[in-house]
Amino acid sequence: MTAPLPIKTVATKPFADQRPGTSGLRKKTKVFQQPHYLANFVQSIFASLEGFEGKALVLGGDGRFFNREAIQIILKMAAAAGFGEIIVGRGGILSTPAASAVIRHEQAFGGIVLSASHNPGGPDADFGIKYNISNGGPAPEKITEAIFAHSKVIESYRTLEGPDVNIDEIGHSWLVGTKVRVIDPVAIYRDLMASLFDFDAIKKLFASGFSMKFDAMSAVTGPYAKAILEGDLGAAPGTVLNGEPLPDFGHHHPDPNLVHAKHLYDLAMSDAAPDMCAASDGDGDRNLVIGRGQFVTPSDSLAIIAANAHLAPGYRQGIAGVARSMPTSRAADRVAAKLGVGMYETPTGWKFFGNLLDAGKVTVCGEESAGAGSNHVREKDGLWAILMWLNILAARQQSVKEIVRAHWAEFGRHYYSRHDYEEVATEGANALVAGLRAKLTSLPGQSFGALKVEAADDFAYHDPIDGSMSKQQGVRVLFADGSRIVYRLSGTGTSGATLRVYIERFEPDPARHDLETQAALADLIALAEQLAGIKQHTGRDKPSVIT
Ligand code: VG1
Ligand code: CO
Repeated sequence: MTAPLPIKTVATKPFADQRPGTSGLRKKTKVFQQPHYLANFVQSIFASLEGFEGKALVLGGDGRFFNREAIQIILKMAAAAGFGEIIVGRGGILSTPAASAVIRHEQAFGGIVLSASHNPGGPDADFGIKYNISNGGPAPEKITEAIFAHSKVIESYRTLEGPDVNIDEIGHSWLVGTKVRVIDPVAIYRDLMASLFDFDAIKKLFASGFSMKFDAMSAVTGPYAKAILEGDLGAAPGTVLNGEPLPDFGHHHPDPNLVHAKHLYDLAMSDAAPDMCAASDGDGDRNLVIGRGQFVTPSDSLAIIAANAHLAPGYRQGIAGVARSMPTSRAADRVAAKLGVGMYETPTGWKFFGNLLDAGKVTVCGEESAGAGSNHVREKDGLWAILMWLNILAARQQSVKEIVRAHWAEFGRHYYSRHDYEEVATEGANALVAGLRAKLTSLPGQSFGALKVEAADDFAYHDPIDGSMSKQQGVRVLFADGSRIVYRLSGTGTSGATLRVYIERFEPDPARHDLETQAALADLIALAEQLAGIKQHTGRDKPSVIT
């Protein structure tokens, strides 16, 4: 008698909406819970890859609702597809930067990361999945488009019959011929951080009384932050707030911005302020840094990190170059120019940095959306940015405020803000962008008060490494005085459309570095409305989120 083959082929029908966005496929959790929905997408990933048989796949997520069920579905499908090994974070947990670190460390073929990042989690909230390639970074558009193409014609997928795999204990087991290895989700990442930063100097800083609050927002970074900050670096117990990952993030929105982490901002501005407040998002790739009495915009943070990275042991040789997403302020450009290193402007989304990092063109990268990172992994990395700040503070023996002020005095200040109009009607948002595109050729040369338009375009990126072209990445209106307004639609939302308006003005004069940001940008904010007709197209007379 022969044993029945445990691999089974399941007939399915395509779903029409599986095109990955800025960072993977994100939908309402209930959409992912539909029969076959996740499996179709996973099979479409495998169908877009070549040569993975016998190789390793890394698997983990941010622990949100449906994470564990999704891990079991993917384990069985990856075994049926013929991976040699699946490396899973214990409990199905891996922060996005840790997943990237594990893929690189283990020389895996790739990885699947389950997260909707800063979007809320729970049965009525959001879920997400993305594929990362062997460099540890998000799959480039060539692959995400192939996944989408396959998802539109899929007829069946392959999986295994059998009980669930125990993912809660470190060790290994077998799914037919595939080894399932459960690893500590923190260890590889923690060692990597210790190799980059001067842990002794940061330890001394904490020992000397430096105080910090890090809010893990009940999301994935809790275990990482506790191990590194309170464990390795000796920060006082209680430094890490909300350090237990919860499937619904305690009903909060795990987005470390001035709306959802306002309590941290208020603390940092109060008499009881610690020396530094920090936070990360759902999957651990974003960062928020606020000094006592000093908020640091993500764009400024990138510039300050670029200017000071050499103070950390992992970057002692200096940086090769800097990359930023197009809407990110140009503060980092001034640092790159002064250092005499390359500066690259890419579309929004970390996947565009991978080629530049792999080619050694850049060492640090960042986005205005609270993302910073370096060539140590191929994702943005929240704790990395926070450790970099701690290293800089320890080396310079100055406060966050002193460092930011000195930076502005040296390079000038880029007043910067992003206005988000969330969950507006898709038709209106598309009409707004179409209207702007129609104006692009007539805008240059026009003056609006003191603001003269120098150029206007729809940003297109020509990747200097692989030659690929990405068009329609955001409408830019550039003014003669160096100010900018940028408009684009979000690629991570799960209902309706989200319009993002990015506003920037450069101020060289240190006597004018103390203005309130919205006031400093008031004329540009008014013009952003006038040029785009935001109210007319979205029905909103003010943004839902200002960062
Ligand atoms: C947003 C940000 C973008 C970031 C992306 C993923 O995308 O603007 O800078 O890379 O989220 O971040 P969009 O298309 O909504 O503007 V995360 O922390 O969700 O992985
Ligand atoms: Co994130």
